[in-house]
Amino acid sequence: MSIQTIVTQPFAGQRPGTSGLRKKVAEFSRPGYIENFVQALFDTIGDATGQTLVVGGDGRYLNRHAVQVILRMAAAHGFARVLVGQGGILSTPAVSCVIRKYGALGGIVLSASHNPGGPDGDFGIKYNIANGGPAPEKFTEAIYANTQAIAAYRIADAGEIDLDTLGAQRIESTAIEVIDPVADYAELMGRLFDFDAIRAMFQSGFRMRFDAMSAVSGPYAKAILEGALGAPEGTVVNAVPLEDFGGHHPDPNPVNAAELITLMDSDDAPDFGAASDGDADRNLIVGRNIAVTPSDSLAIIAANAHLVPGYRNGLKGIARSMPTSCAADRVAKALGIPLYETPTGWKYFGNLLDAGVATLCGEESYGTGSDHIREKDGVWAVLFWLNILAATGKTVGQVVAGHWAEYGRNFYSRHDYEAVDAKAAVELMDHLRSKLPGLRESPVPISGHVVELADDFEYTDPVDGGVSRSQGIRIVMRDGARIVFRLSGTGTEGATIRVYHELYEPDPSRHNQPTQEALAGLIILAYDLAEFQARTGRDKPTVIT
Ligand code: VG1
Ligand code: CO
Repeated sequence: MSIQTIVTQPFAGQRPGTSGLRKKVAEFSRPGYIENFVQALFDTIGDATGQTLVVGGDGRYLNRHAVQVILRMAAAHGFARVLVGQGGILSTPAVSCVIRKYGALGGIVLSASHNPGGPDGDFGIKYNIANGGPAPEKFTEAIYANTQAIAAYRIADAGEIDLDTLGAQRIESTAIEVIDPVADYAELMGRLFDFDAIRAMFQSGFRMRFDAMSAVSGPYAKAILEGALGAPEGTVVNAVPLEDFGGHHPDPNPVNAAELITLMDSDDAPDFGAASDGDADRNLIVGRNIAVTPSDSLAIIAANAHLVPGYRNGLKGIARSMPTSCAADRVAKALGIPLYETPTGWKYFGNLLDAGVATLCGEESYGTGSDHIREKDGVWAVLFWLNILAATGKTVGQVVAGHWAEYGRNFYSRHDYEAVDAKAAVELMDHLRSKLPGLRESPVPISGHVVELADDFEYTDPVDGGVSRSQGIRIVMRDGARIVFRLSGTGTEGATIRVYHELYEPDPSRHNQPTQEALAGLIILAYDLAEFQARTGRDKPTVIT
């Protein structure tokens, strides 16, 4: 065996977005495409002598192939040890957990997360650093710069590693250890939550359905819910990760998880429903006749954290992405702890968690997590809710209604315009930007609201002072209503424009209005302000969550 140096040429566009590099499988299949990106990543990491790397993915099409390539390249780069999930499988939160537990230098996650998979779908590569969290922007920009200057990559001339048998193998002088993808993660969950109370709840007849959407949360949910917690077999459905997710779109919102929503609205609904995405870092929480908005879920988790063993000593702070609703802000205020508002993407939470100033983090896009790892965590969020239900004896509906009664309700909805012409999308954002000064200076109420703030969100990291500009256009009203516009950084087709609407309603007698109805005025206002019809030819969003 030997290490080979293969001459290559840069590919355009290998720039990581909100969460890693995401492209169509066809693009990733071009000869040298994966190799170039991985070499650029290893060049950014630098010396790997004596270091450990973690590798695994969500099982989608190309997962196994990419793992084999990365193992041979990691050996060529001189890693002492690589921990790889059995079958090439590791969820994003499990990678984060394993990196931290074994003191690895970092980990590579093979996933395009909530994007569809299969030969015609998307693939992705993300890198997480030694704290277990997504590489920060400075790091991913350095990878990108390397991809544009690359001339060769290095790879061991070795055969395939057996990914299905647990234990140690070797490429050159690098130890390749195939590990159980679930064990370390499950052990961590057992330390955070009151498993006895949740087990007792299942024993007394509590019923739930967890829809793994044929993605990677399946093995984790099965081992923890049906295994450790004794939920009846069949509680977890679509539990086997498939290369094309069985045609499911593993983005756990009420639109894609329609089957789960229908069940939860039916006469035979179980007590609790949940779903997770491709790489198991997102969560959808559903009760009988109610899907919990992710922004509300963050607030409710924060307000009830004292009921959960791992959080009994209190929260240091809460962080949420800017477009996420301000429901958690009210809880932070009541608890007397700080609230941090960051740009979209989990990488911005890492510094706050490392510095010990925030304990819980959340995004409106079905992502919730804490300082137990450095990623959002789907199964963790589901266990948190189970723990709350077990500790209070309440239903999901009662927990949510009680929360609104105490704090008021932040009506919230996101409208996505997918696969819009890229140029038109940029122009739409420029147009909005040009309107900001006028909006700021206008004392006249628009649609019944008076503008308090209109800007292009800029974030200064309180820990390292790094500045991130142009993170979303926001229009904040004096009464707490908000409209936010931003372009997606994870899409792979044209541009996706996201519009986020929020309205605060303190009056409990109005808490049961349908969301789209409550937000109707703001929705029309946002649509008109952005000139959607004229600029994109769209008269309605493609997805409403
Ligand atoms: C989206 C979400 C963002 C999330 C990101 C990655 O990004 O809005 O909140 O962190 O996906 O999630 P964007 O740039 O498309 O809006 V995942 O589970 O796909 O890694
Ligand atoms: Co994900």
